[in-house]
Amino acid sequence: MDAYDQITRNASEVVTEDEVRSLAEDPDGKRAYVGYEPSGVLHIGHMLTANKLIQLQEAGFEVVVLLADVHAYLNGKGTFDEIRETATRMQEQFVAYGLDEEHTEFVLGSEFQLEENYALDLHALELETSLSRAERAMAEIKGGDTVTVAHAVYPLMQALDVVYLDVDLAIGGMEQRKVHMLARDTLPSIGEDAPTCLHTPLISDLSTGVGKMSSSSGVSISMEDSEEELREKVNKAFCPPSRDPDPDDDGNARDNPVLQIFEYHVFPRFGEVVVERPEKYGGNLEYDDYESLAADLDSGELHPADAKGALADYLNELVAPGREKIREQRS
Ligand code: NAL
Repeated sequence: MDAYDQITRNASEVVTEDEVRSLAEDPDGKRAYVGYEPSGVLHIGHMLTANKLIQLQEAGFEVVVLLADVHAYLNGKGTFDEIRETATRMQEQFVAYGLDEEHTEFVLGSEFQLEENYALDLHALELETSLSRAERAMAEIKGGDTVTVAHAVYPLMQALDVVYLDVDLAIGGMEQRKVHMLARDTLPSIGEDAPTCLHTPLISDLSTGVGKMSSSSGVSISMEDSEEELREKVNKAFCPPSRDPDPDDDGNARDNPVLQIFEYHVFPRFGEVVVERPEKYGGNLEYDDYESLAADLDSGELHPADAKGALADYLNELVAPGREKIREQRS
């Protein structure tokens, strides 16, 4: 795989392709970042962007993880002290998950976001941005029911962070895309470059395949799930014997979350998958890539129940080190 393919593997979108191609010409030492609102325990969404960070480290990138304490505060996630405390725990969980500590810089937002220059740059962006644009950018990020002034400031700070952290590539889930587009449009007004962005896919709701999986509603998978809980969640998951449950629906309203987790979590981290089956049911199945596994589910060669069993095994292996870390943190 060449560097461009490695960087963009499993991405839903890159902005722009040309900009990423030029990064791929010499990825060594380039800086990529992701920011997370500290929430205490990593869930499968954090783990998905972390997979991308691990791939980027393998391609030679340095990674910056912003523990966005001020952002979480602005988004109504608790008192500042509570949020600070959870940030440290999250950092340890990311390392347990497999981020290469030597090539990861963890930064607390409040380390630089409360300085005078930052505040003045932020006010300059406030002058350039309509309230409605800021509100639209937050539609898929906002916590709580009310839109507050804090929600309008939030995306502008996210834009400014690209400049202050001096990064070459901004990574985020697809729910971050409108914030990134706002950053691309407004940063040039204060004399800064538009950031290059890469967006990772969202996983569909585990039990219905409709809409995105969310830790605030519906079933989500997290690092504190026990092996039994993982098995139960995966066994109940929506997994029709087909990769496209709704072939007539152009919007792809229903997706197969079990396949998505194989594609975005298992293959990127394990490289290959073995589905164990008793001899009398045909014996083990081995896959070197996601496509061949999805094709076997489509053809009926791979039964959804066997796919789920294997998925639970691999997920358990992925979360085990973090689960152990959380146990230590609580003792
Ligand atoms: C991500 C978040 C907050 C601030 C950031 C600053 C720079 C880069 C990424 C950032 C958190 C993100 C979320 N908006 O929804 O978790």
